[in-house]
Amino acid sequence: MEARPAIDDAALEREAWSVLEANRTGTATVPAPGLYPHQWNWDSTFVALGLARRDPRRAGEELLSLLTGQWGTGMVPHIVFRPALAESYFPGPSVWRSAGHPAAPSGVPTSGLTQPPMQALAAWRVWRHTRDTADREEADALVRRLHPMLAAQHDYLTACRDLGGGGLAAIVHPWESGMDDSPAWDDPLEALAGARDARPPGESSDRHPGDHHDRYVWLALRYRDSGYDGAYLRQDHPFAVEDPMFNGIWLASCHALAELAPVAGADPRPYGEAAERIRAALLERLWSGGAFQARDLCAGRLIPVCTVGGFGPMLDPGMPADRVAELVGVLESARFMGAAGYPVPSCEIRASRFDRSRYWRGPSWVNTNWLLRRAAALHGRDDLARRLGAATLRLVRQSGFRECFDPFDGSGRGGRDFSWSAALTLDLLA
Ligand code: 9YW
Repeated sequence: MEARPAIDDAALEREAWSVLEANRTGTATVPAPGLYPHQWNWDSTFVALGLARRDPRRAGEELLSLLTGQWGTGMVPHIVFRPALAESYFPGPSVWRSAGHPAAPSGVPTSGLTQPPMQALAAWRVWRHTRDTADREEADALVRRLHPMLAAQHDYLTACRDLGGGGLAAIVHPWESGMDDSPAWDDPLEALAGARDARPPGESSDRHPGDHHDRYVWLALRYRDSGYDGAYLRQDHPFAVEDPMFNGIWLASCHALAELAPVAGADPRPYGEAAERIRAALLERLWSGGAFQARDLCAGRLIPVCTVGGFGPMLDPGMPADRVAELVGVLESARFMGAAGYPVPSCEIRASRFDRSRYWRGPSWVNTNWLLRRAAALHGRDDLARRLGAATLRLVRQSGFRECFDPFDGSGRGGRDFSWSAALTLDLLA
C-alpha cells in the first residue's frame, strides 16, 4: 500500500487549491484532466458545494457554467463537453449528437442524460454563506439568475421522469445515478435483451464488470435514437430505476428551492409541497426491511442490495426520526462503517457483489462521505458527523485526492488529483 508522509492541515489545504487550479478550465472545473476532461454535472456541483464558503464567486461561476448546457426541456446534462477536446472521451459528442437536437443548447455539446439534481442545494449553500456578508447583493443576484433554471430542472423531473407514476424521478441509465457500476444496477443491466457490443476498438473494459460498459453505450444509443423522447422513456426504454440517492438529493434540492424562491421573487410553496410528496413516495415505494433500496420499474420490484445510495433520503430534514434511527443503525453496523477502517463503503460489505477495489462496488468516496456527514448533522447526529468528517480527512491525508479509496486500508483507487475530493476537503478543513 502506498502511504504518504504525514501532512498538516496547511499543506493539505495548499495541495487542494493547487488541484483545483490545475483542473480549472475557464469557468468550469473538470473532474480529473486526463481521465475526465470535460465538465461533469455532479462533479462540478460538489466543487461548488466545497467552495461555497471558501470562494463563493467561483462556486457560482461553476454552477452557471454547468447550466449553459441545460436543455430547453429543463434537463441538466451529465456532461458538458469542451469542444476542443470533444472526442478525447468516449462516448463523446459524436455519439450523443446533442447538436442536432431541437431542445439542446446551441453551440454547447452535451450528453443526453442527467445526474443527481444537486444544483439547488449548492446554490442555497453559496447564498447561505454569503447572505450575512458584504457580498450579499451578489449572492442574491446569483440566485435571481439561477432560480428559473433550477425551477425548470425541477419541472423536468416532475413532468418527464416520474416513470413509475408514484411521485419519484426515475433514472434511465446507470450514468444518471453518478454511481455507474454500483451492484444495484447489475440485475437491470443483465436483464437487457438484445444489448450488443458497442465498445470502440481499443477501449478497455477494466472499469466495468462483464460487458456492462457495452450495455451502457447500447442503452444510451437507444435513447438517443428515440430523439431523447419522453414518450419513448415511458413506453419502450428498457432501464428505469427509482434510486434513493437521486431522489433524496432531489428532495433536499426542493427544500433549497423553497428557501431560494423568495429571493428570486417566486412562490416557495410548490417546492415545499414537492418535498412532502417525494418524502411520502420514498417511504411508500423504496423503504424495505429497515433501509431504502432502489426500485427496478421494468422488473416491478425492489433491488435487494444495500448501497451507500440507500442513505440519500437522510438528506431530508423532515425524514421521520424513527426511520433515521434505523438508517443510522445500518450505517454504523458491520454492513457499512462498523467493519470499514475508512468509511463509507459504497456497497454493503456482506453483499456477494461487494468488491473493495472497484469504484462504486465497495470503495469509499469523499463525495458520499460529505453528503452523509451533512445528513447526520441535519438530524442532530453530531458525533456521527464528526466521525465522517475526520475519517474523510484521514483518507486524503494518507492517500491524496484520489477518486476513491479502499475501505479497509484507505489506499487510493481510480484517478488522482480528483476535483471533488479536493474541494470537499477544503470545506471539511474550514
Ligand atoms: C463516467 C466523473 C464521473 C462521475 C461519476 C463516476 C464516473 C464515469 O466519473 O462516472 O464515465 O461518467 O461514477 O460519479 O460523475 O467524475
